[in-house]
Amino acid sequence: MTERFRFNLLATNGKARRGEITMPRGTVRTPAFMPVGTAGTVKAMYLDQVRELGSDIILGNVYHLMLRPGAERVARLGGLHEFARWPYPILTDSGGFQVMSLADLRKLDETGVRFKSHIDGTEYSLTPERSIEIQGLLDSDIQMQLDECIRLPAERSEIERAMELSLRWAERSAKAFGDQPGKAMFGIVQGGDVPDLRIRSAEALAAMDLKGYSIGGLAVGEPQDVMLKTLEETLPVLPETKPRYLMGVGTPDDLLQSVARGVDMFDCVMPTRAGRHGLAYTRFGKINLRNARHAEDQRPLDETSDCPAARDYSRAYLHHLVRANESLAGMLLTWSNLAYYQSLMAGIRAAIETGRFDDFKTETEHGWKCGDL
Ligand code: PRF
Repeated sequence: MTERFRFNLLATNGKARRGEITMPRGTVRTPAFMPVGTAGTVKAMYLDQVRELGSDIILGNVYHLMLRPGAERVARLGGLHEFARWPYPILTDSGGFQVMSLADLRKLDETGVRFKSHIDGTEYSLTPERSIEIQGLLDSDIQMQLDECIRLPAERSEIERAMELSLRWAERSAKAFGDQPGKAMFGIVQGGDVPDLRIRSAEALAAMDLKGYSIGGLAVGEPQDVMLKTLEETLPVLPETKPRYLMGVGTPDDLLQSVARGVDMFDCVMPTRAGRHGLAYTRFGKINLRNARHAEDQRPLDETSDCPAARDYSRAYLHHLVRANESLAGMLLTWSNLAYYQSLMAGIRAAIETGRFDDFKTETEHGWKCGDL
């Protein structure tokens, strides 16, 4: 392996950044949206389609894959890229966040977290070292430290305890990861909505000279303006030369607002999950296809889209599929939603390159507000 993990800043426009992450399995154009492939599948999509929409990287989850089919089994089967037939970069989340939201009977202490599987009740333990080991068995290209994410609102003392624990876990994770030139381990900034705790977390992680930085602990119950203010306080503390990844965010508006503040990478279940629930994200805003007003609407979601799901099927047909609980409803709407998200990111990247990000932002927001619904 000759190629190293590298981040190049290609252009900036205000605080918005256009960059490129190169690694042996491919190049990620930033700002990037990473579709969520929790269990080795982007739900309701063929990975060929995911790629064709312009996805340079997808996300996988330690939590789900360690429970089923098991990290050692994936390794015996050639790693996650081979198993799922996605030869391009994969980023994995470390498991802590999913344990806290999905597992039963969680017990967290300095060593790590013990929990029972939400699938069959089997007991597991996850330490910073074991999470990195699992991410290695999956052969993940961009790995996350184990962290503890606190839901908001929360007491300062609780936010501080979890942030300090996450910093100690960052040290242990970095040590377990060691020196792997073609791969990266990102540290995760925590600290809730408390400015001095965010700054302490970001400074301590920056001093560890990691290959990238994630912003965790946001979009966990706080209003959007609190999230954006926290980004404004946190991002200037992080090195400009490293990629910044806002975890689990968000709506198209969250992406636009966060890019404007200097975020480079995103992941979110929103386009895929919403698609399976009958919701379409378009340049005209969000459309609920379950609504009776679409029953005889012969217009497609967006006649100008390159995506067949958005361009070639009537809203009436999509409404029918949603109401009839047909699996094609989830397939078409997921396809259309991911197409919209990736076209938004492509538009953002082009606008930063040409120095017209502000205009692009205004025009895009105008479309959501005043679009033809
Ligand atoms: N930590 C980790 N994964 C995450 C989060 C976090 O704080 C979030 C919060 N939005 C989403 N996914 N490890």
